[in-house]
Amino acid sequence: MVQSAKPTANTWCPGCGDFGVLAAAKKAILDLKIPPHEAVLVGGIGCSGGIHNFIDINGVHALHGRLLAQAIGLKLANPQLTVIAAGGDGDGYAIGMGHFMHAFKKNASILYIVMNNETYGLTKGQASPTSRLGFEGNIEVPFDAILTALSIPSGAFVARTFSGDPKTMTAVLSEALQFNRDHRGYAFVEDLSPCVTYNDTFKEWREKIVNIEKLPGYDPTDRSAVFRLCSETMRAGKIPVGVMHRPPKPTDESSNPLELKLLPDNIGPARADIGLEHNLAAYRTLLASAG
Ligand SMILES: Cc1ncc(C[n+]2csc(CCOP(=O)(O)OP(=O)(O)O)c2C)c(N)n1
Ligand code: SF4
Ligand SMILES: [Mg+2]
Repeated sequence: MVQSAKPTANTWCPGCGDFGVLAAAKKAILDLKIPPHEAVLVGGIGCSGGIHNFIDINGVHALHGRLLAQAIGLKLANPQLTVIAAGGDGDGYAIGMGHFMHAFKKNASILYIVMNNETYGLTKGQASPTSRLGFEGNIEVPFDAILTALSIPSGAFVARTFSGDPKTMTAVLSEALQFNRDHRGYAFVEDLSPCVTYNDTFKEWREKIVNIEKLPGYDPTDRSAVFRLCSETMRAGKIPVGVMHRPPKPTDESSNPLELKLLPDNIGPARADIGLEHNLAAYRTLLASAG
């Protein structure tokens, strides 16, 4: 469902980590002076996925786990749009896992924000793919999206932020959006966004997070080096945050964003002239080639 640009009253619980993401996203869009009519937010299903209702840009409420397919489709139709997909850990890492992996390969210049609260908030606190062992009877090892993202050969911008630090989050989202607007490819940002009602991890995460950028050997252009730093940090019981991959300009991996590859004129079908007169020569060639 596509909605007009009109924010509705917020329905999140007071103190929900998602408020930090909302504030940072609004500030980043304002700082980059992106006109509201040139931006669209595709929300997933979940508390976090409702974010598009609370921000004055175009909004789409996608199917559960299918927000990336819709966001990439929007970008291909109109490569000039600033396209943000945003949803939860359940939406992105469970039902949406196939799209999560393939988005790195497709490398369209969209931003995907996952608000990870290690639970299914909207459906009242069941275990999600990122839940720790024992949470609500969880017996599965938690999934780590950053390690997975770093293991995929791609030119994507990758970062992890924390809702308790909206200033850093604003800077990271601004950088990610600028990366997209320069058509350099896909940007993935996981935000640690506590669910204060069913899994309040604010205090614990504040104590456990480690800024990866301050560790010796940090090099955001080297995915394997950052993977190692993250693994060691996690083995020490800590949670790495920061910019995990900042691809140098442009590399073999990052030089082929999907929208530019498919649409060399960078206009896109949504804005192209599809009238008969304009396309007559092309249609004739096509008919002739069909024999
Ligand atoms: C196809 C389908 N399956 C299941 C559901 C039920 N459902 C609604 S939201 C949700 C998960 C929400 O968790 P998450 O994506 O982490 O978002 P949060 O509420 O935590 O922000 C589920 C399983 C649904 N709406 N549609
Ligand atoms: S249930 Fe949790 S995730 Fe949902 S709005 Fe409330 S605090 Fe946020
Ligand atoms: Mg969740």
